Amino acid sequence: MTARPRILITRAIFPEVVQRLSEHFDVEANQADAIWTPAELAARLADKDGAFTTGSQRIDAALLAACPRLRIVANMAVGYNNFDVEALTRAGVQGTNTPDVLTETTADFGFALLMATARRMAEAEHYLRAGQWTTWRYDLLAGADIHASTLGILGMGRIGQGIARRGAHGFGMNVIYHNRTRLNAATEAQCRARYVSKDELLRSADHLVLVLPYTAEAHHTIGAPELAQMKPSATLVNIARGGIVDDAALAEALRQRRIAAAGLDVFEGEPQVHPALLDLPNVVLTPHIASATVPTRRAMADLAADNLIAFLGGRGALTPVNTPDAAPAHQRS
Ligand code: 8YV
Repeated sequence: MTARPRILITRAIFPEVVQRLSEHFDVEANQADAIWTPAELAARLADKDGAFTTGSQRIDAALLAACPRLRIVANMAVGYNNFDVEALTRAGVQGTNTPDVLTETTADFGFALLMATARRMAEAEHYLRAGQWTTWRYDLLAGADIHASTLGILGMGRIGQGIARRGAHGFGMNVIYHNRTRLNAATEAQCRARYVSKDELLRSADHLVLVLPYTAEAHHTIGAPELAQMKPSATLVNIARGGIVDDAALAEALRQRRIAAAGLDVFEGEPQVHPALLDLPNVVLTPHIASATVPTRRAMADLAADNLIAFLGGRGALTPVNTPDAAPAHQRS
Protein backbone atom coordinates (compact mmCIF):
# COMPACT_ATOMS: atom_id res chain seq x y z
CA MET A 1 0.00 0.00 0.00
CA THR A 2 1.44 3.42 -0.93
CA ALA A 3 1.64 6.08 1.81
CA ARG A 4 -1.03 8.78 1.76
CA PRO A 5 0.16 12.28 0.81
CA ARG A 6 0.75 14.60 3.77
CA ILE A 7 -0.66 18.09 3.81
CA LEU A 8 -0.48 21.12 6.09
CA ILE A 9 -3.46 23.45 6.61
CA THR A 10 -1.84 26.69 7.70
CA ARG A 11 -4.80 28.46 9.37
CA ALA A 12 -8.07 27.40 11.01
CA ILE A 13 -10.72 26.58 8.40
CA PHE A 14 -14.20 24.98 8.33
CA PRO A 15 -13.99 21.68 10.32
CA GLU A 16 -16.01 19.98 7.54
CA VAL A 17 -13.28 20.87 5.05
CA VAL A 18 -10.55 19.56 7.38
CA GLN A 19 -12.60 16.36 7.69
CA ARG A 20 -12.94 16.01 3.92
CA LEU A 21 -9.21 16.53 3.41
CA SER A 22 -8.53 13.92 6.14
CA GLU A 23 -10.34 11.35 4.02
CA HIS A 24 -7.65 11.78 1.34
CA PHE A 25 -4.51 12.84 3.19
CA ASP A 26 -2.57 12.71 6.44
CA VAL A 27 -3.44 16.18 7.65
CA GLU A 28 -1.66 18.51 10.05
CA ALA A 29 -4.21 21.26 10.73
CA ASN A 30 -3.71 24.54 12.57
CA GLN A 31 -7.22 24.64 14.06
CA ALA A 32 -5.88 26.69 17.00
CA ASP A 33 -5.19 29.38 14.36
CA ALA A 34 -1.65 30.11 15.56
CA ILE A 35 0.22 32.69 13.49
CA TRP A 36 3.46 30.93 12.51
CA THR A 37 6.72 32.66 11.74
CA PRO A 38 8.27 31.80 8.34
CA ALA A 39 10.72 29.45 10.19
CA GLU A 40 7.84 27.66 11.95
CA LEU A 41 5.95 27.35 8.68
CA ALA A 42 9.05 25.93 6.95
CA ALA A 43 9.61 23.40 9.77
CA ARG A 44 6.00 22.17 9.54
CA LEU A 45 6.03 22.03 5.74
CA ALA A 46 9.39 20.23 5.48
CA ASP A 47 7.81 16.75 5.27
CA LYS A 48 4.57 17.70 3.47
CA ASP A 49 3.43 17.08 -0.11
CA GLY A 50 0.84 19.84 -0.13
CA ALA A 51 -0.16 23.05 1.66
CA PHE A 52 -3.52 24.78 2.15
CA THR A 53 -2.76 28.49 2.58
CA THR A 54 -5.03 31.49 3.12
CA GLY A 55 -3.24 34.35 1.43
CA SER A 56 -1.24 35.64 4.38
CA GLN A 57 1.63 33.11 4.32
CA ARG A 58 4.57 34.13 2.11
CA ILE A 59 5.63 31.26 -0.16
CA ASP A 60 9.06 32.12 -1.57
CA ALA A 61 12.32 30.52 -2.72
CA ALA A 62 13.76 30.27 0.81
CA LEU A 63 10.69 28.42 2.08
CA LEU A 64 10.55 26.13 -0.96
CA ALA A 65 14.22 25.21 -0.54
CA ALA A 66 13.37 23.92 2.95
CA CYS A 67 10.43 21.82 1.69
CA PRO A 68 11.80 19.25 -0.76
CA ARG A 69 8.63 17.10 -0.90
CA LEU A 70 6.22 19.96 -1.54
CA ARG A 71 4.30 19.65 -4.83
CA ILE A 72 1.30 21.98 -4.45
CA VAL A 73 0.29 25.11 -2.54
CA ALA A 74 -3.46 25.80 -2.68
CA ASN A 75 -4.37 29.37 -1.72
CA MET A 76 -7.86 30.06 -0.32
CA ALA A 77 -7.99 33.44 -2.08
CA VAL A 78 -8.25 34.68 -5.64
CA GLY A 79 -5.24 36.97 -5.10
CA TYR A 80 -1.91 35.19 -4.81
CA ASN A 81 0.56 37.99 -4.23
CA ASN A 82 1.76 35.95 -1.23
CA PHE A 83 3.28 33.54 -3.79
CA ASP A 84 6.61 34.12 -5.51
CA VAL A 85 5.17 32.50 -8.63
CA GLU A 86 8.54 32.24 -10.40
CA ALA A 87 10.07 30.51 -7.38
CA LEU A 88 7.14 28.04 -7.28
CA THR A 89 7.53 27.34 -11.00
CA ARG A 90 11.31 26.84 -10.75
CA ALA A 91 10.86 24.54 -7.76
CA GLY A 92 8.35 22.44 -9.73
CA VAL A 93 5.52 23.34 -7.32
CA GLN A 94 1.94 23.90 -8.46
CA GLY A 95 0.19 27.02 -7.14
CA THR A 96 -3.59 27.36 -7.20
CA ASN A 97 -6.12 30.08 -6.23
CA THR A 98 -9.92 30.38 -5.87
CA PRO A 99 -11.30 32.47 -8.75
CA ASP A 100 -14.99 32.82 -9.71
CA VAL A 101 -16.52 31.49 -6.49
CA LEU A 102 -16.07 34.88 -4.77
CA THR A 103 -16.72 37.23 -7.70
CA GLU A 104 -20.33 38.25 -7.00
CA THR A 105 -19.92 38.40 -3.20
CA THR A 106 -16.84 40.60 -3.52
CA ALA A 107 -18.53 42.85 -6.10
CA ASP A 108 -21.51 43.19 -3.70
CA PHE A 109 -19.15 44.31 -0.98
CA GLY A 110 -17.30 46.73 -3.25
CA PHE A 111 -20.61 48.35 -4.10
CA ALA A 112 -21.70 48.41 -0.44
CA LEU A 113 -18.44 50.10 0.53
CA LEU A 114 -18.86 52.61 -2.27
CA MET A 115 -22.36 53.47 -1.05
CA ALA A 116 -21.33 53.63 2.61
CA THR A 117 -18.47 55.95 1.67
CA ALA A 118 -20.38 58.26 -0.67
CA ARG A 119 -23.38 58.49 1.68
CA ARG A 120 -21.21 58.83 4.82
CA MET A 121 -22.90 55.93 6.60
CA ALA A 122 -20.15 55.10 9.10
CA GLU A 123 -19.77 58.75 10.06
CA ALA A 124 -23.56 59.07 10.39
CA GLU A 125 -23.86 56.04 12.63
CA HIS A 126 -21.05 57.28 14.84
CA TYR A 127 -22.73 60.71 15.04
CA LEU A 128 -26.03 59.17 16.11
CA ARG A 129 -24.53 56.75 18.66
CA ALA A 130 -22.48 59.60 20.14
CA GLY A 131 -25.75 61.45 20.92
CA GLN A 132 -24.91 64.33 18.56
CA TRP A 133 -28.26 64.18 16.67
CA THR A 134 -30.27 66.95 18.27
CA THR A 135 -31.91 68.72 15.33
CA TRP A 136 -32.42 68.87 11.53
CA ARG A 137 -29.90 70.72 9.43
CA TYR A 138 -30.05 71.33 5.66
CA ASP A 139 -26.56 69.89 5.15
CA LEU A 140 -26.50 67.27 7.89
CA LEU A 141 -24.14 64.51 6.72
CA ALA A 142 -24.88 65.38 3.11
CA GLY A 143 -22.83 63.19 0.77
CA ALA A 144 -22.40 62.45 -2.93
CA ASP A 145 -24.96 60.90 -5.28
CA ILE A 146 -24.41 57.43 -6.65
CA HIS A 147 -27.16 57.16 -9.29
CA ALA A 148 -26.29 58.78 -12.61
CA SER A 149 -22.76 59.63 -11.45
CA THR A 150 -19.53 58.47 -13.13
CA LEU A 151 -18.15 55.20 -11.79
CA GLY A 152 -14.47 54.62 -12.55
CA ILE A 153 -13.00 51.14 -12.23
CA LEU A 154 -9.28 50.45 -12.23
CA GLY A 155 -8.72 46.74 -12.91
CA MET A 156 -11.50 45.25 -15.02
CA GLY A 157 -11.24 41.54 -14.23
CA ARG A 158 -14.13 39.42 -13.03
CA ILE A 159 -14.79 41.46 -9.87
CA GLY A 160 -14.37 44.80 -11.65
CA GLN A 161 -16.91 43.68 -14.24
CA GLY A 162 -19.31 42.69 -11.44
CA ILE A 163 -19.06 46.17 -9.96
CA ALA A 164 -19.52 47.75 -13.41
CA ARG A 165 -22.72 45.71 -14.02
CA ARG A 166 -24.13 46.74 -10.65
CA GLY A 167 -23.37 50.39 -11.32
CA ALA A 168 -24.65 50.49 -14.91
CA HIS A 169 -27.73 48.29 -14.63
CA GLY A 170 -28.73 48.94 -11.02
CA PHE A 171 -27.90 52.61 -10.57
CA GLY A 172 -27.77 54.07 -14.08
CA MET A 173 -24.14 55.06 -13.61
CA ASN A 174 -21.88 56.13 -16.43
CA VAL A 175 -19.13 53.49 -16.19
CA ILE A 176 -15.57 54.07 -17.35
CA TYR A 177 -12.61 51.77 -16.77
CA HIS A 178 -8.91 51.32 -17.27
CA ASN A 179 -7.16 47.98 -17.45
CA ARG A 180 -3.88 46.54 -18.73
CA THR A 181 -5.82 45.09 -21.66
CA ARG A 182 -9.04 46.41 -23.09
CA LEU A 183 -12.11 44.14 -22.82
CA ASN A 184 -13.69 42.79 -25.99
CA ALA A 185 -16.69 44.68 -27.36
CA ALA A 186 -19.26 42.12 -26.13
CA THR A 187 -17.98 42.28 -22.52
CA GLU A 188 -17.84 46.09 -22.64
CA ALA A 189 -21.45 46.09 -23.84
CA GLN A 190 -22.57 43.73 -21.03
CA CYS A 191 -20.92 46.00 -18.46
CA ARG A 192 -21.98 49.17 -20.33
CA ALA A 193 -18.41 50.32 -19.67
CA ARG A 194 -16.17 52.60 -21.73
CA TYR A 195 -12.39 52.17 -21.86
CA VAL A 196 -10.38 55.31 -21.01
CA SER A 197 -6.76 56.16 -20.20
CA LYS A 198 -5.68 56.07 -16.55
CA ASP A 199 -5.42 59.88 -16.55
CA GLU A 200 -8.96 60.30 -17.85
CA LEU A 201 -10.20 57.76 -15.32
CA LEU A 202 -8.63 59.73 -12.46
CA ARG A 203 -9.92 63.06 -13.75
CA SER A 204 -13.48 61.99 -14.60
CA ALA A 205 -14.54 59.48 -11.93
CA ASP A 206 -16.96 60.63 -9.22
CA HIS A 207 -16.30 57.28 -7.55
CA LEU A 208 -13.13 55.32 -8.27
CA VAL A 209 -13.00 51.63 -7.31
CA LEU A 210 -9.68 49.75 -7.29
CA VAL A 211 -9.90 46.06 -8.17
CA LEU A 212 -6.53 45.34 -9.77
CA PRO A 213 -4.16 42.52 -8.73
CA TYR A 214 -1.17 43.49 -6.59
CA THR A 215 2.07 43.06 -8.52
CA ALA A 216 5.41 44.89 -8.22
CA GLU A 217 4.24 47.32 -10.94
CA ALA A 218 0.99 48.00 -9.06
CA HIS A 219 2.78 49.25 -5.93
CA HIS A 220 1.44 52.74 -5.08
CA THR A 221 -0.62 52.95 -8.26
CA ILE A 222 -2.54 55.60 -6.35
CA GLY A 223 -0.23 58.07 -4.61
CA ALA A 224 -0.07 61.85 -4.16
CA PRO A 225 0.20 62.68 -7.92
CA GLU A 226 -2.81 60.51 -8.80
CA LEU A 227 -4.89 61.82 -5.89
CA ALA A 228 -4.10 65.34 -7.08
CA GLN A 229 -5.71 64.54 -10.43
CA MET A 230 -9.00 63.41 -8.88
CA LYS A 231 -12.04 65.63 -8.35
CA PRO A 232 -12.22 67.22 -4.87
CA SER A 233 -15.72 65.72 -4.61
CA ALA A 234 -14.54 62.19 -5.53
CA THR A 235 -14.61 59.04 -3.43
CA LEU A 236 -11.98 56.29 -3.62
CA VAL A 237 -12.67 52.64 -2.78
CA ASN A 238 -9.93 49.99 -2.41
CA ILE A 239 -11.03 46.35 -2.24
CA ALA A 240 -7.93 45.08 -4.07
CA ARG A 241 -4.80 44.95 -1.91
CA GLY A 242 -2.97 47.18 0.49
CA GLY A 243 0.12 48.61 -1.21
CA ILE A 244 -1.81 49.58 -4.34
CA VAL A 245 -2.59 52.83 -2.52
CA ASP A 246 0.02 54.92 -0.72
CA ASP A 247 -1.94 55.05 2.56
CA ALA A 248 0.09 57.97 4.00
CA ALA A 249 -0.54 60.06 0.87
CA LEU A 250 -4.22 59.11 0.93
CA ALA A 251 -4.59 60.10 4.59
CA GLU A 252 -3.03 63.48 3.79
CA ALA A 253 -5.32 63.99 0.75
CA LEU A 254 -8.37 63.14 2.88
CA ARG A 255 -7.22 65.43 5.67
CA GLN A 256 -6.79 68.32 3.23
CA ARG A 257 -10.09 67.38 1.49
CA ARG A 258 -8.16 66.98 -1.77
CA ILE A 259 -10.71 64.18 -2.28
CA ALA A 260 -13.97 63.86 -0.37
CA ALA A 261 -13.85 60.37 1.13
CA ALA A 262 -12.42 56.86 0.93
CA GLY A 263 -13.66 53.35 1.66
CA LEU A 264 -10.86 50.90 2.44
CA ASP A 265 -11.06 47.14 2.98
CA VAL A 266 -7.31 46.55 2.52
CA PHE A 267 -4.25 48.31 3.93
CA GLU A 268 -0.50 48.51 3.58
CA GLY A 269 0.94 46.28 6.31
CA GLU A 270 -2.49 45.00 7.41
CA PRO A 271 -3.75 44.12 9.97
CA GLN A 272 -1.94 47.31 11.00
CA VAL A 273 -3.72 50.43 9.73
CA HIS A 274 -1.94 53.74 9.13
CA PRO A 275 -2.71 55.78 12.28
CA ALA A 276 -3.51 58.91 10.27
CA LEU A 277 -6.41 57.05 8.60
CA LEU A 278 -7.87 56.06 11.97
CA ASP A 279 -8.21 59.71 12.97
CA LEU A 280 -10.20 60.82 9.92
CA PRO A 281 -14.01 61.04 9.77
CA ASN A 282 -14.24 60.82 5.97
CA VAL A 283 -12.98 57.27 5.60
CA VAL A 284 -14.85 53.98 6.03
CA LEU A 285 -12.54 51.20 7.26
CA THR A 286 -13.28 47.47 7.14
CA PRO A 287 -10.95 44.55 8.00
CA HIS A 288 -10.43 42.82 4.61
CA ILE A 289 -13.85 41.17 4.52
CA ALA A 290 -14.96 41.66 0.90
CA SER A 291 -15.32 37.91 0.32
CA ALA A 292 -16.64 37.19 3.81
CA THR A 293 -20.06 35.61 3.51
CA VAL A 294 -20.52 32.16 4.98
CA PRO A 295 -21.38 30.46 1.67
CA THR A 296 -18.57 32.17 -0.24
CA ARG A 297 -15.88 31.46 2.35
CA ARG A 298 -17.06 27.83 2.32
CA ALA A 299 -16.92 27.71 -1.50
CA MET A 300 -13.39 29.15 -1.42
CA ALA A 301 -12.26 26.55 1.14
CA ASP A 302 -13.90 23.77 -0.90
CA LEU A 303 -12.19 24.90 -4.09
CA ALA A 304 -8.76 25.03 -2.39
CA ALA A 305 -9.44 21.52 -1.04
CA ASP A 306 -10.62 20.31 -4.46
CA ASN A 307 -7.35 21.54 -5.96
CA LEU A 308 -5.32 19.52 -3.42
CA ILE A 309 -7.46 16.41 -3.92
CA ALA A 310 -7.35 16.60 -7.73
CA PHE A 311 -3.66 17.43 -8.02
CA LEU A 312 -2.29 15.01 -5.43
CA GLY A 313 -4.68 12.39 -6.86
CA GLY A 314 -2.86 12.75 -10.21
CA ARG A 315 -5.66 14.55 -12.06
CA GLY A 316 -4.12 18.02 -12.37
CA ALA A 317 -5.02 21.28 -10.62
CA LEU A 318 -8.46 22.81 -11.23
CA THR A 319 -7.48 26.48 -10.98
CA PRO A 320 -3.70 26.66 -11.49
CA VAL A 321 -1.77 29.94 -11.37
CA ASN A 322 1.44 28.53 -12.89
CA THR A 323 2.83 25.71 -14.98
CA PRO A 324 5.54 24.21 -12.80
CA ASP A 325 8.88 23.14 -14.29
CA ALA A 326 9.16 19.39 -14.41
CA ALA A 327 12.34 19.49 -12.25
CA PRO A 328 12.52 16.75 -9.62
CA ALA A 329 11.91 18.14 -6.15
CA HIS A 330 15.37 17.08 -4.89
CA GLN A 331 17.00 19.51 -7.37
CA ARG A 332 15.60 22.45 -5.42
CA SER A 333 18.08 24.89 -4.04
C1 8YV B 1 -9.40 36.53 1.14
C2 8YV B 1 -8.99 38.04 -0.85
O1 8YV B 1 -10.30 36.47 2.17
O2 8YV B 1 -9.48 36.27 -2.32
C3 8YV B 1 -8.75 37.23 -2.08
O3 8YV B 1 -7.83 37.56 -2.83
O4 8YV B 1 -8.46 39.07 -0.69
C4 8YV B 1 -9.92 37.55 0.19
O5 8YV B 1 -11.04 37.00 -0.43
C5 8YV B 1 -8.05 36.75 1.74
O6 8YV B 1 -7.05 36.83 0.80
C6 8YV B 1 -7.72 35.61 2.72
O7 8YV B 1 -8.03 34.37 2.18
